[in-house]
Amino acid sequence: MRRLPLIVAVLAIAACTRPYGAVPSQEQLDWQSMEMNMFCHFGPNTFTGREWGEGTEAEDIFNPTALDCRQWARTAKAAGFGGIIITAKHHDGFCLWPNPVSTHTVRESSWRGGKGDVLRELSEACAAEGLKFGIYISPWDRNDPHYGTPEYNEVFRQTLHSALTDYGPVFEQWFDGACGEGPNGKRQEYDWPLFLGEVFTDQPHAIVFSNVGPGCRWVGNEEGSAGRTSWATFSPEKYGATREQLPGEYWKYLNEGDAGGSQWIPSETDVSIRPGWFWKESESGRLKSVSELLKIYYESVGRNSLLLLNVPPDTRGLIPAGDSIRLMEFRAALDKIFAEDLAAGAKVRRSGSGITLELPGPRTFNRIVLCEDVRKGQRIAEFTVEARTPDGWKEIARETTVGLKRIVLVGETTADALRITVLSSLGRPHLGRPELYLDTVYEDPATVRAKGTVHPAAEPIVLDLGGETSCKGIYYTPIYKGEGGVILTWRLETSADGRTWTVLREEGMFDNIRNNPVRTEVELPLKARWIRLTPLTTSTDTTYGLSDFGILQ
Ligand code: FUL
Repeated sequence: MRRLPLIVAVLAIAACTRPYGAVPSQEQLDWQSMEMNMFCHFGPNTFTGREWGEGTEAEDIFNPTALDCRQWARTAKAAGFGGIIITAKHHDGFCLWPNPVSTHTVRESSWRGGKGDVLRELSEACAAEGLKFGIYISPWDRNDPHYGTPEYNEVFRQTLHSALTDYGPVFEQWFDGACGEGPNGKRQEYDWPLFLGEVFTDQPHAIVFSNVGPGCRWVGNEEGSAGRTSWATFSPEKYGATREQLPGEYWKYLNEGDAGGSQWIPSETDVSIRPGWFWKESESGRLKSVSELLKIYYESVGRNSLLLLNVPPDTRGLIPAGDSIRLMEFRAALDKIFAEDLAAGAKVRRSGSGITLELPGPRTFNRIVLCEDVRKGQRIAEFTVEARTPDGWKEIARETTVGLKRIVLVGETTADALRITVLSSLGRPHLGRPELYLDTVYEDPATVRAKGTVHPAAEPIVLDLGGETSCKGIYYTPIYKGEGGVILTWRLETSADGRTWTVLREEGMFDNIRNNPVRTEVELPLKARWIRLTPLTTSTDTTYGLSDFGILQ
């Protein structure tokens, strides 16, 4: 049997059952135990097909023809979500409720004669279905004229006050991290103590999401993957320093957290069932497969994180049938995989450094579910899993953290005993009873690694359409996971002969492409033979990756 290093063993005796370092609040424990919540991106972008609205869209654009929040809530409940978080205000500033300190809201639209209120309907629908209700509000606001000046902070405080006091309990307040420039060219200096003070006055039990908490933190990507090493402990002060000094490293810091970090700020994994966050007709055939969703589940819930899965309502104000069917298939897969704990009836033997299960007989499994009593702090930093097979004991996995829930994926194994040995821990480990399952559904989604090329940042992309062609816009696909960098802003020119160019858009932007480096479309009607896109800024400053560029017809 392996032994804990002496220093850890000594620490273990000293620590005994006292908590180690930062521990979760009851609210944080209850929150993470929800495991999966539904995100709903809904607003003017649903009607314009954009990811980031400009803030200049007419209020009448927002006009759902058959809004039914009970349908969203029923769908969420049937899929096994514990709550719904709605984009009450996205970057375009449009408020889905009649916010008294804004003039860009449902009240100014002709939808339901200006009397509609999505927050009212959704909060009531959630209450009726026994779901929790959460609110996303973007501090970045492309509509509010005060944005970029100190006055905006007070406007934003009042916005929070209105949304957080009129619709009953709010379990999570989601602060988006994107922050752009205001009309004066300035980025807002957010007054976080003011904002957080307002949230906790209005909703003392709310979990606050932001890049750095305090309730939970961003997982550092939008692809649905927490770190293989995943600590719920995190040091916001260290994150700040990393962000300034090692910009490339801070995603990893968010993704993995920090062993012994100063605060309990678990990660939340936000990802969309579609390529984009808002509903678009063109993406209805591009839903994530059941295996892709299972991979996301294993890499979020199964890696000590909470999954916030975005399922955007369409222009009717309904979750489309295709998305809802996919959710039910996902639910059915989870129910099937986790139907029977194959470790039931096992004899459990604990030792200071781990746990052994004597199974009632040989069992075949490929998933091992572990948990740690995190009320005493997250401690385990490295462990092995061994199985007793007909050929003797074999190491089948070696991993790092556990936390509230850890699902270890192993190849199909038949064994009559299992041994978990903690090799390294911050104090005495508190492992719960392991469970074993056999997943016969999941097929590793072949990673579509679009082959791409990396270009110097200033090199334009030139397209010869072979003859004068009309199109609705353009699209750009970076390399998988944004390798080599992504184009953020660009200039677009057209030409009849490939020599004389006319500027069509001086400075365009691929919205949200830095965080979500997937095919991104821009509506831009044009008629030309030649098209030239010149990158103005890229995420690396020096290069950009290119898998595909083309026109929308
Ligand atoms: C990002 C935003 O910019 C996206 O539009 C989306 O809302 C995503 C959840 O967060 O920061």
